[in-house]
Amino acid sequence: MKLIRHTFVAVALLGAQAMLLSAPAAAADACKLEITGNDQMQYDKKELAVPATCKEVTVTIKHTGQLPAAAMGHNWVLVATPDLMAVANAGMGAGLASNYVGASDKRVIAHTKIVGGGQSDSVTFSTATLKAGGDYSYLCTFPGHNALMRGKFKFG
Ligand SMILES: [Cu+2]
Repeated sequence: MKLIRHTFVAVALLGAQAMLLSAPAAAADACKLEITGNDQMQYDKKELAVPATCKEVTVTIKHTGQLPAAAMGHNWVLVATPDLMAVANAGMGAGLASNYVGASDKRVIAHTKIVGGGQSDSVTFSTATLKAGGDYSYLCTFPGHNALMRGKFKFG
């Protein structure tokens, strides 16, 4: 009887350990997002969401079209929603070589490079400055694109 009880406890402990080991792996996947841009000046998603448990988030943008970056480049830029237009305007002045992102623009929380058809780029950023439930948006800062290419970023 004693032996059986010990075996049961051991199995229960193994189960708990397996749960502890598998939980962070699942959470890490939820912190990696993908979005595409195309030759029609569109993202494939109007909203991206990550749980507030993500300490870091990775966003990958893939350009599924064929046009070059100079004609139909896309990036992914994360901002607090009230900063969207100001960041878009500052990006326009920064030019393609700067990925249409102002060099010292503190309103930009994270951004990828500008990619052309067939290219992709990723950015990994800390969520330390984000507030759970805060109002965040992403946009493409290629001149004129943000009217169509924008979406909500939900954290938590
Ligand atoms: Cu774009």
